[in-house]
Amino acid sequence: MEQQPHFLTESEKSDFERDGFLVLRGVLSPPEVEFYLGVVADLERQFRVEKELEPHATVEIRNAIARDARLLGLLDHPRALGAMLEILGWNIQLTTSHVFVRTPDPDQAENFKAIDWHADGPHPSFPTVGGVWPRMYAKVGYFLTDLSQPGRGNLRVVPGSHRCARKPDLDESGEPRGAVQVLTRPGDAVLFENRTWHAVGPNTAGVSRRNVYIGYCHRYLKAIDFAAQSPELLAQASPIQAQLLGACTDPLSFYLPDRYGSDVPLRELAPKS
Ligand SMILES: O=C(O)CCC(=O)C(=O)O
Repeated sequence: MEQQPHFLTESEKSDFERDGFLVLRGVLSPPEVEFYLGVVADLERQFRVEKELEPHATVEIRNAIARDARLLGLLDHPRALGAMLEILGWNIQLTTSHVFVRTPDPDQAENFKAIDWHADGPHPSFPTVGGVWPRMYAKVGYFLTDLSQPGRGNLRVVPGSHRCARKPDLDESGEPRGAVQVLTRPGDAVLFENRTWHAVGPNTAGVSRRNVYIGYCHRYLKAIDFAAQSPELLAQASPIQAQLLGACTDPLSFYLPDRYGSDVPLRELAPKS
């Protein structure tokens, strides 16, 4: 990844601050989309056998990177990781690598929710600070299939809901006011942070939704879906990927990273504001 002063424009940054999410178009090239669709297909096949899932059951694979090192390239994909540097800074690591295959179900009722409205975070939730929850982590959703129309199992979000530490107000239909379905094409990425209320809508289309979420948190927090990554995976990682996988030479480096420069190569890429 080349060093450059800023990865998000001022307008993208202010959109993210205002809405709690941001869509970045065309982050993955068409060959990259094909490549990661192949990885997801292999993971799905193995997982269905391992868990004895019905062919049409939704597949959710946590810590997917530990199952397939071909996902390493999504950890430090230049544009999305650059955006994370702007949002969370450079003292970050992976918190989750989460693969989803959301199969279609034409019979789903209009108000069906594959996942109901929630903000991410531990439950019980983080304590509020000054009336708001703190921003503790953020995710990049790499969307690999066509979600350019609603009703395909799209991510749904409530813009601005990260700025208030309570469930959003509901409208007459029982849905949060202002909720939107995020429309994406293969290769688009959606960034959103832990406080943003989100849900998943029905997939009444004829194709499965396939995507990978890569989540990042500050290095002094614990990851969601692993305690430590394997030496075998770390051996395949570049120095930046190793930082993101949680490698360290001294536990104090999580808290005082400036003293342990070799643990945090991402520091060199961070925008100088
Ligand atoms: O599938 C989605 O897009 C959202 C998943 C979700 O709600 C979550 O991972 O917290």
